[in-house]
Amino acid sequence: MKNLHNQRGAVLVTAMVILALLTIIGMAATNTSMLETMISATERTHSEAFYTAEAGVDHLRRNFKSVFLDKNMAKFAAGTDPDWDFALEGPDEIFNSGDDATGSTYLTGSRWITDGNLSGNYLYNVTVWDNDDGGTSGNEYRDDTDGIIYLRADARVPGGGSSSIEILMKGAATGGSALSGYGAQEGGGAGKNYGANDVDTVDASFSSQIQ
Ligand SMILES: [Ca+2]
Ligand SMILES: [Ca+2]
Ligand SMILES: [Ca+2]
Repeated sequence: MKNLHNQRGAVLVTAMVILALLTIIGMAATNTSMLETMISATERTHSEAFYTAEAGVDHLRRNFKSVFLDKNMAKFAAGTDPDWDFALEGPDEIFNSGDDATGSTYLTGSRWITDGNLSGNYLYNVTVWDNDDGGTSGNEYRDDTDGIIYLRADARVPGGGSSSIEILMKGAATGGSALSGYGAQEGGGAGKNYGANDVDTVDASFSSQIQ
């Protein structure tokens, strides 16, 4: 009888140990899945913020494309290098006003888009500033001399995520030096070829030639 009692006790202890182990395993699994949920939520807001920032970069880059051509029309015609001065002067299109770039970091750049809205509260700010390329004394930060500026989008999303993307933008005449090649004349007739200009060398008179 005593032996049977002992056996029952052993079974009970074993059952309790197993139950305790199952409880511990269950708790661990719950903790792990909670942690995984938290990690995936963080990753999600990070990705959302990243893509929102990317949308901000694309937004201004797309808008700048036609403005860049428009603002540099005279330079293209004159055969001189285009620049981003208009971008550094800010969206008010006025030189030396409050929205101009005033330094060589994004904090002192010219803000072109404030709270651009992808959807809901997926917001981005987009700023441009000049690289360290010198320029007219006193206006170095508004004077782009090499066709290169920086563009940065700072994004924030509802989940608390934030992300920033910086790119370097280089503006140049389409086809590079081909612009000064005076394509209309190249290969146009006897004695003419694609390797050299058959009329006067392209220089300052280029603008009057194409008018
Ligand atoms: Ca301005
Ligand atoms: Ca400059
Ligand atoms: Ca520059």
